[in-house]
Amino acid sequence: MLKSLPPLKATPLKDKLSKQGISRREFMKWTASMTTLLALPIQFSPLLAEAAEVADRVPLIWLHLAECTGCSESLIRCDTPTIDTLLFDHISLEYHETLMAAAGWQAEENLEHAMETYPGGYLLAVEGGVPTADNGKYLTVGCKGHTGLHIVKEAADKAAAIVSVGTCASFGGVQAAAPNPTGTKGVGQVVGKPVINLGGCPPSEKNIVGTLMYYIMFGRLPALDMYNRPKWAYGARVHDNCERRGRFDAGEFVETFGDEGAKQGYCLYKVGCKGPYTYNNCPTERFNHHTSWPVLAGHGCIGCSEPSFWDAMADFEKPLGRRDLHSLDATADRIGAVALGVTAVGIGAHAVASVFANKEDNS
Ligand code: FSX
Ligand code: SF4
Ligand code: F3S
Repeated sequence: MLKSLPPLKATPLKDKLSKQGISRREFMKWTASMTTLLALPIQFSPLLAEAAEVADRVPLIWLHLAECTGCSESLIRCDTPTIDTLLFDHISLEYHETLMAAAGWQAEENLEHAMETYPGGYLLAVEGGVPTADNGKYLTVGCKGHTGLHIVKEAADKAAAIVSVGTCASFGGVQAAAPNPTGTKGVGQVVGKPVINLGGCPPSEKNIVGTLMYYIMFGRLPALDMYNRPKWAYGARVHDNCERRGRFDAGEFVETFGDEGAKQGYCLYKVGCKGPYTYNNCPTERFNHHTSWPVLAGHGCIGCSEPSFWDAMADFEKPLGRRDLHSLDATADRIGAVALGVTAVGIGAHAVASVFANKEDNS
């Protein structure tokens, strides 16, 4: 259906790719790997290529609310454009405060114009949490002084689909950390419509572009987990695909940052890694052209894709230990992660064994 609509952008995708020196062959390789990432059978690869080409028929409005813009940075920060960034550019971006040239009145007009021109037909991406206390007055945007709460409700009202990009938009993020004086909430809690949540502070560019591509291909949302995150991206624990998992299983832990274990690439659980409680594809997809991710860089996962991670996962450099475990543990059976309990026991056993080992060393 999209094919029959006129493109909203002047340059076709194939011209953009060839201008950047990306061959058709590389593009087809990308569609194959994106198809696999989306957990689709490889036969969907040509459909994905087609969807990428007609993405310029899809108007996208991208709002910035209470956040740090790291999500946009995650998507666009690279020295050479990748197919993901080119695709994002290819989608008809009608409004994006950081990327558009317009400012002031003109910027606001762009937003109003896009909402009027494509009612019910645009994708809405929101970056940042929504302050709701005192009727939202802790965040106002633009010359008219509208609150973020007002803007997001209005834009959501006429959107074909809504994507919360990042943990702030999904669950409130750092702004919603206790005591949350601004009453910040996730978009899904204020708009009264289904919202797809891309947890992560920030999420990877693959998870953002993959979600947009999925919607363009099928015109509907993908299978979601209990927190409305796409299962293809958030269906597995960080811990299950971590390259240090063998060290964890062998009971080889970093005891303090900079020790011999750290140099050897031992498991970071005892210096606070929350990979066992966190669902995301960071170990397999990584960030910045697939170069690295937190654990590879030497720090534990801080659980940034989970609701209330700022409160629930603290202290970031200490294990949760036997503290009341956060909601994921309590509802582990609901999300089918029965193995989580077994692993929690495993962690306890390793930690205890290693405490005894230390005691013996010291005695
Ligand atoms: Fe939040 Fe995105 Fe963290 Fe920042 O904007 S998810 S603070 S990386 O940028 O919203
Ligand atoms: Fe990797 Fe962290 Fe799990 Fe250790 S605890 S294996 S560092 S995810
Ligand atoms: Fe966040 Fe943990 Fe990935 S901190 S970026 S979910 S490794």
